[in-house]
Amino acid sequence: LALSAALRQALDQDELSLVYQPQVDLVTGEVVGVEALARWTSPSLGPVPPDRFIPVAEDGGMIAQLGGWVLSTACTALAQVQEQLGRPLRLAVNVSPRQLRGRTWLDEIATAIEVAGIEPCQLEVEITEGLLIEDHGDVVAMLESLRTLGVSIVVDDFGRGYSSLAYLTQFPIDKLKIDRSFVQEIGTAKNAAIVDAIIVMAHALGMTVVAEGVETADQERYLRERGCDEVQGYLYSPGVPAGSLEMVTRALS
Ligand code: G
Ligand code: G
Ligand code: MN
Ligand code: NA
Repeated sequence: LALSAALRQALDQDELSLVYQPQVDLVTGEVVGVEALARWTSPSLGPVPPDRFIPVAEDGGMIAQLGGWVLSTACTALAQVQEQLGRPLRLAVNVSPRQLRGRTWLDEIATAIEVAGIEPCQLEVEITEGLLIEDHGDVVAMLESLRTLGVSIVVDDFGRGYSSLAYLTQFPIDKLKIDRSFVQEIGTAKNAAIVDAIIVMAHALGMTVVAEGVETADQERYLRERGCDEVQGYLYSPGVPAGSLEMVTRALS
């Protein structure tokens, strides 16, 4: 079965699932949010990573369906977990450029939030730098609408893709997520300098900073000293199913 046919079938037969990776506040040590990450185990192909099936969904016209499913599933799961915890959490979802350009996307976000009964300010949309480089006008308008709705905008994998910094002041961005390639080489002077610069710049622009791919206590210590706001990575937890999130969150906090 070709990947795209298998994915089409997977979407119809509920073969996809989500895991949720905790995000920890570096000052309080508390879990303050989770990132939803899509997973797919195909009966015929075995586990297929999102890096492979997301592009297939985009090319095959399935990204709207997939993205809609991710949104509604994750918002519903968040509502349940915070009821178990007795306190609110934020939810970050990854959105691909083509998904954002779909006409119904803003409506779907609003609906998912409303149906789940969560607050718009709890939702973060992770976009990639690439989106900010392409067709400027439409993207600004769409992100402004998201903002008006109360949803936050995060630039994922920051620093990896493009060197233009101009877009940082042209788009309504709330948070930068430092790409894990920089975090994992904090031990080297040059990468540490890049991490420092991103943190300083983000704060000067009124944005918060989250570092991804944090795996060691040394990396955590460095990021805390430099004033990074939040961290995410295997040091704390990998992505876990919704049913494990309450336990994992309590164990970390
Ligand atoms: O979870 P993992 O590290 O395997 O994810 C690999 C990549 O797939 C990451 O860049 C992540 O942003 C992306 N990804 C994971 N889940 C989703 C999703 O639901 N939608 C989109 N567009 N990308 C996702
Ligand atoms: O691109 P995005 O940031 O959405 O990707 C998140 C991906 O990073 C997920 O696929 C997740 O499995 C992976 N990931 C999460 N924590 C770590 C970590 O500490 N180290 C590494 N190498 N990957 C991680
Ligand atoms: Mn992400
Ligand atoms: Na990332």
